[in-house]
Amino acid sequence: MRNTILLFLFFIIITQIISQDIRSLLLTKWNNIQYQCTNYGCSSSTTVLALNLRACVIACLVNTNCRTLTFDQSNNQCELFVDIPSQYGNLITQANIITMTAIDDRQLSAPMTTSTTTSTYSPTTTTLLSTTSSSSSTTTTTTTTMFTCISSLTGATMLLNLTNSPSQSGYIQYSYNYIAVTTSTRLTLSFRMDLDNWSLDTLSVKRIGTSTELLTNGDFDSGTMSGWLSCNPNNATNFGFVQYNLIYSQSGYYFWKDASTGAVDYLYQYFSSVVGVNYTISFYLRGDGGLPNSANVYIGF
Ligand SMILES: [Ca+2]
Repeated sequence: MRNTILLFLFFIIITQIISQDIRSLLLTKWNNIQYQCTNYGCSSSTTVLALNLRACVIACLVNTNCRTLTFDQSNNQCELFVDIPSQYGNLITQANIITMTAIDDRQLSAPMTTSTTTSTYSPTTTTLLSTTSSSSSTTTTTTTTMFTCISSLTGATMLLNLTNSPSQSGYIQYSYNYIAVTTSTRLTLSFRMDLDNWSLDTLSVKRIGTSTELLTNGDFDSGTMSGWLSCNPNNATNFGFVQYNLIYSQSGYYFWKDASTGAVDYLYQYFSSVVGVNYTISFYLRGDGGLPNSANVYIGF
């Protein structure tokens, strides 16, 4: 069942106004496995930054030579390879690395050898990607539902990027200015801390020069998720929730406690905005320093 869901998860169609060639990639996914090209015959790889695995997959899809990718969840590095592991190199165990490799590429004339028959590892899922390509401009349509919660992060601005942050004795306030590019702006936060937890409280969005709070329940002091949406696309344990604790809250009685373990979870809210207008975004964050950990804040649409 899970594989079935994941099969559709990555089913991404990039359609174009004028269709010429169709490129399809059938990818096998390996969690905590890194592809290393060890043979002198390897082609050089391309490294790009991707906000998430899906963005990395799309980068591979639109690169007509890409047949293998590795995505490092700890630093968002997406490495694209021309080769596949069964040709050159090998697969090694490496935490936080996802490797996806083509087991079918209909544009290639040479017969392909599937990685599943040449490796001792068991792939976790199979991904089907297809694209039509031409020289015209592209639009992207995603048919997935599970990744809806993070799909808009592609192209979003990263306000904060903390990795393995040390223990803090108290809250730190972060504040940013952002010029809206759409009438509904989305503020997204993602957290991971495998031991201990992040504490988040007193989020605020205000149009510069005004005092009107644009977030709903930014201090969590309704004691509920009111105004907020969350998702846990990687089925992490200990994902975030609204916690009652007078001592550990920054304001009132409640705060967001997040100890997402093994992968990040997401918390987000949309607010009304006017294109071209400047907004101040602020929040209080406190990390207990458990490792590994990450905290990321994105603003987009
Ligand atoms: Ca609070």
